[in-house]
Amino acid sequence: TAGAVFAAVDIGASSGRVILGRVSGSGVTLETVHRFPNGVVEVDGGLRWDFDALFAEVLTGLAAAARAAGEHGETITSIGIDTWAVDYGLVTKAGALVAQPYSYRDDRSRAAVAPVHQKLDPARLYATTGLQFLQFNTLYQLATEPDLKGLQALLIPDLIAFLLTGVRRTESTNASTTGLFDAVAGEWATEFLTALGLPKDVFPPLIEPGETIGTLLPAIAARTGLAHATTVVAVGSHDTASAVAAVPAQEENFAYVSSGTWSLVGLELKHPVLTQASREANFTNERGVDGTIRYLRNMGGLWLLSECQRTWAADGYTPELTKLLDTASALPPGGPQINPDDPYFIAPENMPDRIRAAVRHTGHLLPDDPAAITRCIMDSLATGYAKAITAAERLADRTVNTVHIVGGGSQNRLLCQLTADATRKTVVAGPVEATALGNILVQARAAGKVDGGLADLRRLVAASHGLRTFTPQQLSRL
Ligand code: LFR
Repeated sequence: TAGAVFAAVDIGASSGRVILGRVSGSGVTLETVHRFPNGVVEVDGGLRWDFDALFAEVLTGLAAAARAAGEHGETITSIGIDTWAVDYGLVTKAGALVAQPYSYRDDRSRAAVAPVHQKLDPARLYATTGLQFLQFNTLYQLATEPDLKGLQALLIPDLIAFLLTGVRRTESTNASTTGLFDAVAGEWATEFLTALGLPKDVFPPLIEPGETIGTLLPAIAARTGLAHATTVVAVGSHDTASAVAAVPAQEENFAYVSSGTWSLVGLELKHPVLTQASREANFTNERGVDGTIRYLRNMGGLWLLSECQRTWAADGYTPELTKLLDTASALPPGGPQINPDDPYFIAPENMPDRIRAAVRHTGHLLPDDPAAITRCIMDSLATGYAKAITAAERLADRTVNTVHIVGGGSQNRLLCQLTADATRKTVVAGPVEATALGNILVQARAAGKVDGGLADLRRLVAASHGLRTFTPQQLSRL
């Protein structure tokens, strides 16, 4: 088949991008046409996202995409949107956003956990939703809203799609992170909405990746230079769902780490694991593309390092990341570690001090030295990855030989090697842009430009992106 071009809007917690993806029967290539920063902002005493600014960047990016495609005589077939999960904007019946959306890093939902669990036993919640307990899961955030009458909660990618098309839908992979979605039925857990006193239509109806959300509103078409008939297609709108869809696995059983701000570590399964043991291990059953289950642990990630870098930069210390990692690599193994999962690390500010305090708490000492702190983070992440993979194998009764690391962390050779050492498994690193690739490939399949299941999409990723392999070296201390 002839090639086609698609646009991916992919926004993470620290940056966003609009990417053109060109897909043919033999592969997929990406061209980033617009990049912009993102981060939480303090407004009205809370940590929020500057959504208005983000949406303006999306429009700028789509205009750049239209121009870049036009220069090659191409027409963009469709647009797919993915972002981080759990957060939402409240929208009136008339379609107005009532406030900038809160960030999951805001602490307000912590106090809502106990009251929610009084109405809904956590064991019962897990048996239906299979969702790992995190204090910021959407249901706890919604429980803090004073009045939802006449309002609808649109998850961030759904909110963007709504502003582009005027159509309200909730994409199912992201719906699975709300804590209000039935992991087996693949439907809203309406009994939980009722139990929490939430309006039945607090979320718009579900839509599956690959289905069309709508076409562009005339005003959006005019502003971006895209054709009015351009469709917005649902993709794995939870960034992790898109990333996992593009893991270049060649075998059926594999583990993955989607390594960015967070580390999402686990397996892909056909059926959820809803056992008590799984709940105690805090494993999540998020929905993947094609109704798969992303059986994983949501662990701390490179946020630990990026926050340290932010603090060091404020002190005038701005080493290049590769230099910092090289120096950290040269340090001896067996240094102190932290638990990257600790909620203590969720909030921003003073990360180096907090890491050193956490190490002190374990009875060890960590010098106030960026390389030592960096090494501590990498050792801790690799250990965490290995523990999570071992636990996932046990809980899901699987054995895997290969660990795929995708996302930003796949470029971090130290982290990849330490993960190979800690897991005693082969690590395959890349692609860095797995999320955008998963987004683009689901659109391409919807447009009939590629055929088949996830295995076929993954073959295309493996065929068109260079991957690096790491094999276990020194014995880890696990
Ligand atoms: C990764 C991610 C994780 C989710 C966290 C918060 O970007 O989407 O999967 O747990 O962000 O939404």
